Amino acid sequence: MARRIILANPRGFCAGVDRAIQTVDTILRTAHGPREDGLPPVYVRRQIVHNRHVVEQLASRGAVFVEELDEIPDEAAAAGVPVVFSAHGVSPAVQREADRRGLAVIDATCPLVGKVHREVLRFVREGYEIVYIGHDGHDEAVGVVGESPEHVHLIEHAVAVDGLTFTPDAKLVLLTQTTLSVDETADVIAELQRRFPWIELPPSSDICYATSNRQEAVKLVAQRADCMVVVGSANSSNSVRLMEVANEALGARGDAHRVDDAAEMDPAWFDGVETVGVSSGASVPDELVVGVVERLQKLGFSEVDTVETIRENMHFVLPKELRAQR
Ligand code: 2E6
Ligand code: F3S
Repeated sequence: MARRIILANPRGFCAGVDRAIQTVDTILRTAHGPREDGLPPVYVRRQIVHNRHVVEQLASRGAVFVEELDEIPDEAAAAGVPVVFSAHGVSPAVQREADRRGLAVIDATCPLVGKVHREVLRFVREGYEIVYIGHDGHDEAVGVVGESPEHVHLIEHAVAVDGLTFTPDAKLVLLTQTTLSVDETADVIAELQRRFPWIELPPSSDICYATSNRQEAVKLVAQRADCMVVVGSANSSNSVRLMEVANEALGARGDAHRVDDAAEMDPAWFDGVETVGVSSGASVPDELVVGVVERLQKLGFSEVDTVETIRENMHFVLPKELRAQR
Protein backbone atom coordinates (compact mmCIF):
# COMPACT_ATOMS: atom_id res chain seq x y z
CA MET A 1 0.00 0.00 0.00
CA ALA A 2 1.18 3.54 -0.80
CA ARG A 3 2.53 5.51 2.11
CA ARG A 4 0.28 8.48 2.75
CA ILE A 5 0.00 11.80 4.51
CA ILE A 6 -3.22 12.95 6.18
CA LEU A 7 -3.49 16.71 6.65
CA ALA A 8 -5.67 17.98 9.48
CA ASN A 9 -8.09 20.77 8.69
CA PRO A 10 -8.50 23.26 10.34
CA ARG A 11 -4.83 23.86 11.06
CA GLY A 12 -2.53 26.89 11.02
CA PHE A 13 -3.42 30.57 11.28
CA CYS A 14 -6.41 31.61 13.37
CA ALA A 15 -8.17 34.96 13.01
CA GLY A 16 -6.28 36.51 15.95
CA VAL A 17 -2.87 35.58 14.55
CA ASP A 18 -3.79 36.75 11.09
CA ARG A 19 -4.87 40.11 12.53
CA ALA A 20 -1.72 40.48 14.64
CA ILE A 21 0.64 39.72 11.74
CA GLN A 22 -1.32 41.98 9.39
CA THR A 23 -1.03 44.74 11.98
CA VAL A 24 2.77 44.69 11.82
CA ASP A 25 2.74 44.06 8.07
CA THR A 26 0.50 47.09 7.46
CA ILE A 27 2.79 49.36 9.46
CA LEU A 28 5.85 48.08 7.59
CA ARG A 29 4.18 48.58 4.20
CA THR A 30 3.01 52.08 5.08
CA ALA A 31 6.49 53.02 6.30
CA HIS A 32 7.99 52.35 2.84
CA GLY A 33 11.49 51.43 4.04
CA PRO A 34 13.80 52.88 6.69
CA ARG A 35 13.06 56.24 8.36
CA GLU A 36 15.33 59.19 7.75
CA ASP A 37 15.99 59.62 11.47
CA GLY A 38 17.46 56.10 11.68
CA LEU A 39 14.70 54.85 14.00
CA PRO A 40 12.89 51.61 13.10
CA PRO A 41 9.43 51.81 11.48
CA VAL A 42 7.86 49.81 14.32
CA TYR A 43 8.63 48.24 17.68
CA VAL A 44 6.85 45.07 18.77
CA ARG A 45 6.61 44.16 22.45
CA ARG A 46 7.38 40.43 22.72
CA GLN A 47 6.94 37.98 19.84
CA ILE A 48 3.89 39.16 17.89
CA VAL A 49 2.85 35.49 17.82
CA HIS A 50 4.82 32.56 19.20
CA ASN A 51 6.41 31.46 15.95
CA ARG A 52 10.11 31.73 15.22
CA HIS A 53 9.69 32.03 11.46
CA VAL A 54 7.03 34.74 11.66
CA VAL A 55 9.19 36.81 13.99
CA GLU A 56 12.35 36.33 11.91
CA GLN A 57 10.52 37.32 8.75
CA LEU A 58 9.05 40.53 10.23
CA ALA A 59 12.41 41.38 11.83
CA SER A 60 14.11 41.00 8.44
CA ARG A 61 11.68 43.64 7.12
CA GLY A 62 12.66 46.13 9.83
CA ALA A 63 10.38 45.42 12.81
CA VAL A 64 12.31 45.63 16.09
CA PHE A 65 11.18 43.16 18.75
CA VAL A 66 11.69 44.08 22.41
CA GLU A 67 10.95 42.17 25.58
CA GLU A 68 10.10 45.25 27.65
CA LEU A 69 9.08 48.82 26.85
CA ASP A 70 12.18 50.25 28.56
CA GLU A 71 14.24 48.97 25.60
CA ILE A 72 12.50 51.58 23.43
CA PRO A 73 14.50 54.85 23.44
CA ASP A 74 12.80 58.14 24.43
CA GLU A 75 13.58 59.62 21.02
CA ALA A 76 11.42 56.88 19.42
CA ALA A 77 8.58 57.76 21.78
CA ALA A 78 8.99 61.46 20.94
CA ALA A 79 9.06 60.68 17.20
CA GLY A 80 5.81 58.70 17.47
CA VAL A 81 7.24 55.36 16.30
CA PRO A 82 4.38 52.87 16.76
CA VAL A 83 4.67 50.11 19.36
CA VAL A 84 2.61 46.99 18.77
CA PHE A 85 1.45 44.83 21.69
CA SER A 86 1.51 41.12 20.81
CA ALA A 87 -1.54 38.92 20.24
CA HIS A 88 -1.21 37.50 23.77
CA GLY A 89 -2.13 40.78 25.48
CA VAL A 90 -0.51 42.80 28.26
CA SER A 91 -1.22 43.56 31.90
CA PRO A 92 -2.55 47.00 32.88
CA ALA A 93 0.90 47.78 34.31
CA VAL A 94 2.39 47.57 30.80
CA GLN A 95 -0.37 49.77 29.38
CA ARG A 96 0.23 52.31 32.17
CA GLU A 97 3.95 52.33 31.43
CA ALA A 98 3.22 52.94 27.73
CA ASP A 99 0.90 55.83 28.67
CA ARG A 100 3.52 57.31 30.98
CA ARG A 101 6.12 57.18 28.19
CA GLY A 102 3.69 58.61 25.64
CA LEU A 103 4.20 55.64 23.33
CA ALA A 104 2.03 55.32 20.23
CA VAL A 105 0.56 51.92 21.07
CA ILE A 106 -1.25 49.76 18.56
CA ASP A 107 -2.79 46.87 20.43
CA ALA A 108 -2.80 43.57 18.51
CA THR A 109 -4.17 41.59 21.46
CA CYS A 110 -6.50 38.92 20.10
CA PRO A 111 -10.11 40.01 20.77
CA LEU A 112 -10.73 36.61 22.38
CA VAL A 113 -7.95 37.27 24.89
CA GLY A 114 -9.36 40.75 25.43
CA LYS A 115 -12.68 39.12 26.27
CA VAL A 116 -11.06 37.21 29.17
CA HIS A 117 -9.49 40.45 30.46
CA ARG A 118 -12.93 42.06 30.49
CA GLU A 119 -14.41 39.02 32.26
CA VAL A 120 -11.81 39.39 35.02
CA LEU A 121 -12.71 43.05 35.51
CA ARG A 122 -16.45 42.34 35.53
CA PHE A 123 -16.26 39.41 38.00
CA VAL A 124 -13.91 41.32 40.33
CA ARG A 125 -16.35 44.25 40.28
CA GLU A 126 -19.11 41.83 41.26
CA GLY A 127 -17.08 40.54 44.21
CA TYR A 128 -15.88 37.19 42.82
CA GLU A 129 -12.65 35.30 43.42
CA ILE A 130 -11.44 33.94 40.09
CA VAL A 131 -9.80 30.57 39.59
CA TYR A 132 -7.79 30.87 36.38
CA ILE A 133 -6.41 27.78 34.67
CA GLY A 134 -3.33 28.79 32.72
CA HIS A 135 0.40 28.39 32.33
CA ASP A 136 2.45 30.30 34.86
CA GLY A 137 4.72 32.79 33.10
CA HIS A 138 3.00 32.57 29.69
CA ASP A 139 2.45 36.05 28.19
CA GLU A 140 -1.33 35.60 28.05
CA ALA A 141 -1.60 34.37 31.65
CA VAL A 142 0.67 37.17 32.92
CA GLY A 143 -1.57 39.75 31.23
CA VAL A 144 -4.83 38.28 32.55
CA VAL A 145 -3.59 37.73 36.13
CA GLY A 146 -2.18 41.28 36.03
CA GLU A 147 -5.74 42.65 35.77
CA SER A 148 -6.28 41.79 39.43
CA PRO A 149 -3.43 39.76 40.98
CA GLU A 150 -5.13 39.64 44.41
CA HIS A 151 -8.37 38.10 43.08
CA VAL A 152 -7.10 35.87 40.24
CA HIS A 153 -5.79 32.52 41.49
CA LEU A 154 -3.74 30.78 38.82
CA ILE A 155 -3.56 26.99 38.73
CA GLU A 156 -1.91 24.85 36.06
CA HIS A 157 -3.12 21.31 36.80
CA ALA A 158 -5.76 19.35 38.73
CA VAL A 159 -3.33 18.63 41.58
CA ALA A 160 -3.03 22.37 42.22
CA VAL A 161 -6.72 22.44 43.23
CA ASP A 162 -5.57 20.98 46.58
CA GLY A 163 -3.71 24.21 47.30
CA LEU A 164 -6.82 26.41 46.94
CA THR A 165 -8.79 27.37 50.02
CA PHE A 166 -12.14 29.13 49.68
CA THR A 167 -14.99 29.18 52.19
CA PRO A 168 -18.54 28.53 50.89
CA ASP A 169 -19.42 32.21 51.23
CA ALA A 170 -16.82 33.14 48.59
CA LYS A 171 -18.30 33.87 45.17
CA LEU A 172 -16.19 31.76 42.80
CA VAL A 173 -15.89 31.71 39.04
CA LEU A 174 -13.61 29.85 36.63
CA LEU A 175 -11.76 31.44 33.72
CA THR A 176 -9.03 29.93 31.54
CA GLN A 177 -6.25 30.62 29.09
CA THR A 178 -7.47 30.43 25.48
CA THR A 179 -5.11 27.69 24.29
CA LEU A 180 -5.51 24.88 26.83
CA SER A 181 -6.18 21.22 26.07
CA VAL A 182 -9.97 20.83 26.06
CA ASP A 183 -9.81 17.32 27.61
CA GLU A 184 -7.26 18.17 30.28
CA THR A 185 -9.20 21.29 31.24
CA ALA A 186 -12.35 19.21 31.65
CA ASP A 187 -10.45 17.11 34.23
CA VAL A 188 -9.32 20.21 36.13
CA ILE A 189 -12.88 21.58 36.07
CA ALA A 190 -14.24 18.28 37.43
CA GLU A 191 -11.76 18.45 40.31
CA LEU A 192 -12.67 22.10 40.99
CA GLN A 193 -16.39 21.24 41.02
CA ARG A 194 -15.72 18.38 43.42
CA ARG A 195 -13.87 20.70 45.85
CA PHE A 196 -16.01 23.81 45.29
CA PRO A 197 -19.44 22.69 44.00
CA TRP A 198 -20.68 26.29 43.90
CA ILE A 199 -17.99 27.46 41.44
CA GLU A 200 -19.54 29.16 38.41
CA LEU A 201 -18.39 28.65 34.83
CA PRO A 202 -18.33 31.53 32.33
CA PRO A 203 -21.23 31.71 29.83
CA SER A 204 -18.97 30.28 27.11
CA SER A 205 -15.62 28.51 27.35
CA ASP A 206 -12.55 30.73 27.27
CA ILE A 207 -10.72 28.07 25.23
CA CYS A 208 -11.03 29.67 21.82
CA TYR A 209 -12.66 28.28 18.69
CA ALA A 210 -9.29 27.87 16.93
CA THR A 211 -7.76 25.87 19.78
CA SER A 212 -10.70 23.49 20.11
CA ASN A 213 -11.18 23.08 16.35
CA ARG A 214 -7.50 22.22 15.81
CA GLN A 215 -7.54 19.71 18.68
CA GLU A 216 -10.71 18.07 17.32
CA ALA A 217 -9.18 17.70 13.85
CA VAL A 218 -5.80 16.47 15.06
CA LYS A 219 -7.51 13.79 17.15
CA LEU A 220 -9.39 12.43 14.16
CA VAL A 221 -6.26 12.39 12.02
CA ALA A 222 -4.15 10.76 14.74
CA GLN A 223 -6.73 7.98 15.10
CA ARG A 224 -6.01 7.06 11.45
CA ALA A 225 -2.24 7.57 11.51
CA ASP A 226 0.84 5.72 12.80
CA CYS A 227 2.79 8.87 13.50
CA MET A 228 2.10 12.63 13.63
CA VAL A 229 4.07 15.74 12.79
CA VAL A 230 2.79 18.96 14.38
CA VAL A 231 4.37 22.17 13.10
CA GLY A 232 4.79 24.94 15.68
CA SER A 233 7.36 26.60 17.92
CA ALA A 234 8.33 25.24 21.33
CA ASN A 235 6.93 28.30 23.16
CA SER A 236 3.60 28.16 21.34
CA SER A 237 1.11 26.89 23.91
CA ASN A 238 -1.55 25.87 21.39
CA SER A 239 1.00 24.06 19.19
CA VAL A 240 2.42 22.10 22.11
CA ARG A 241 -1.11 21.18 23.28
CA LEU A 242 -1.84 19.98 19.73
CA MET A 243 1.20 17.72 19.87
CA GLU A 244 0.09 16.34 23.26
CA VAL A 245 -3.46 15.71 22.03
CA ALA A 246 -2.05 13.92 18.97
CA ASN A 247 0.21 11.78 21.18
CA GLU A 248 -2.71 10.80 23.37
CA ALA A 249 -4.84 9.84 20.35
CA LEU A 250 -2.01 7.84 18.78
CA GLY A 251 -1.54 5.85 21.97
CA ALA A 252 0.86 2.93 21.63
CA ARG A 253 0.70 3.07 17.82
CA GLY A 254 3.29 5.83 17.53
CA ASP A 255 4.56 9.24 18.46
CA ALA A 256 3.69 12.84 17.70
CA HIS A 257 6.64 15.12 16.97
CA ARG A 258 6.64 18.92 17.13
CA VAL A 259 8.90 20.69 14.66
CA ASP A 260 9.49 24.32 13.74
CA ASP A 261 9.96 23.35 10.11
CA ALA A 262 10.80 20.46 7.74
CA ALA A 263 14.52 20.66 8.52
CA GLU A 264 13.84 19.49 12.08
CA MET A 265 12.29 16.19 10.97
CA ASP A 266 14.30 13.03 11.58
CA PRO A 267 13.75 10.45 8.81
CA ALA A 268 14.13 7.68 11.41
CA TRP A 269 10.75 8.75 12.88
CA PHE A 270 9.08 7.31 9.79
CA ASP A 271 10.71 3.84 9.67
CA GLY A 272 7.87 1.34 9.26
CA VAL A 273 5.26 4.12 9.16
CA GLU A 274 2.55 3.81 6.53
CA THR A 275 0.38 6.84 7.41
CA VAL A 276 1.68 10.09 8.85
CA GLY A 277 -0.67 12.80 10.06
CA VAL A 278 0.26 16.47 9.79
CA SER A 279 -1.13 19.53 11.54
CA SER A 280 0.07 22.94 12.68
CA GLY A 281 -0.56 25.42 15.47
CA ALA A 282 -2.53 28.65 15.17
CA SER A 283 0.64 30.75 14.77
CA VAL A 284 2.14 28.70 11.93
CA PRO A 285 2.30 29.94 8.31
CA ASP A 286 1.05 27.27 5.94
CA GLU A 287 4.23 27.41 3.83
CA LEU A 288 5.98 25.61 6.71
CA VAL A 289 3.42 22.80 6.44
CA VAL A 290 3.99 22.72 2.68
CA GLY A 291 7.71 22.26 3.41
CA VAL A 292 6.93 19.35 5.74
CA VAL A 293 4.68 17.70 3.15
CA GLU A 294 7.34 18.07 0.44
CA ARG A 295 9.98 16.50 2.64
CA LEU A 296 7.63 13.62 3.52
CA GLN A 297 6.93 13.12 -0.19
CA LYS A 298 10.67 12.75 -0.75
CA LEU A 299 10.63 10.08 1.95
CA GLY A 300 8.05 8.12 -0.05
CA PHE A 301 4.73 9.41 1.30
CA SER A 302 3.22 9.92 -2.13
CA GLU A 303 -0.53 10.17 -1.38
CA VAL A 304 -1.97 13.24 0.36
CA ASP A 305 -5.43 13.21 1.94
CA THR A 306 -7.20 15.75 4.14
CA VAL A 307 -9.54 15.25 7.06
CA GLU A 308 -11.74 18.29 7.64
CA THR A 309 -13.86 18.58 10.76
CA ILE A 310 -15.23 22.10 10.37
CA ARG A 311 -14.88 25.09 8.05
CA GLU A 312 -13.81 28.26 9.86
CA ASN A 313 -14.93 31.71 8.78
CA MET A 314 -13.80 33.84 11.70
CA HIS A 315 -12.26 37.22 10.90
CA PHE A 316 -11.22 40.13 13.10
CA VAL A 317 -10.87 43.69 11.82
CA LEU A 318 -7.50 45.42 12.22
CA PRO A 319 -6.87 47.69 15.23
CA LYS A 320 -8.72 50.99 14.72
CA GLU A 321 -5.53 52.99 14.09
CA LEU A 322 -4.88 50.96 10.92
CA ARG A 323 -8.29 50.29 9.46
CA ALA A 324 -8.10 53.11 6.92
CA GLN A 325 -4.71 51.97 5.67
CA ARG A 326 -5.52 48.41 4.65
C1 2E6 B 1 -2.62 34.79 21.40
C2 2E6 B 1 -3.38 34.04 22.24
C3 2E6 B 1 -3.53 32.74 21.96
O1 2E6 B 1 1.50 30.33 22.99
P1 2E6 B 1 0.15 30.59 22.35
O2 2E6 B 1 -0.47 29.40 21.77
O3 2E6 B 1 -0.74 31.33 23.31
O4 2E6 B 1 0.39 31.66 21.20
P2 2E6 B 1 0.66 31.52 19.65
O5 2E6 B 1 1.19 32.84 19.23
O6 2E6 B 1 1.45 30.34 19.31
O7 2E6 B 1 -0.79 31.29 19.06
C4 2E6 B 1 -1.72 32.27 18.86
C5 2E6 B 1 -2.27 32.90 20.06
C6 2E6 B 1 -2.05 34.22 20.30
N1 2E6 B 1 -3.00 32.19 20.88
FE1 F3S C 1 -7.02 34.35 19.46
FE2 F3S C 1 -7.44 31.80 19.78
FE3 F3S C 1 -5.89 32.64 17.90
S1 F3S C 1 -7.28 33.32 21.36
S2 F3S C 1 -4.97 34.45 18.66
S3 F3S C 1 -8.08 33.03 18.06
S4 F3S C 1 -5.53 30.83 19.12
